[in-house]
Amino acid sequence: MNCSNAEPVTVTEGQNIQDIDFMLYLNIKKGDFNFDSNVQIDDAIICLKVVTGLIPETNIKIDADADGDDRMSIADVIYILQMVSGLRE
Ligand SMILES: [Ca+2]
Ligand SMILES: [Ca+2]
Repeated sequence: MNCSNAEPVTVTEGQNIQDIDFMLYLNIKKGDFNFDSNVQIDDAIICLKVVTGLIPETNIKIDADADGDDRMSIADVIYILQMVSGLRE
């Protein structure tokens, strides 16, 4: 699909967008597993629950993968904790 002539479109609830071609981009922040736009201790807890099998990984967007290796591991929990403590940006 060629998007060279693309323009931002705002769609409100209930609006008919039948005649508009659009692409939807989700901007998920690395390490933001609960999608609240912040990386906090809650995200480390969610990540830890996934890594230990308490939450199925299928329920989590891999786009939020903290260290960017496309898989969930204890390294992501550590990475998030480093972000929360200011050791990483
Ligand atoms: Ca979050
Ligand atoms: Ca990872």
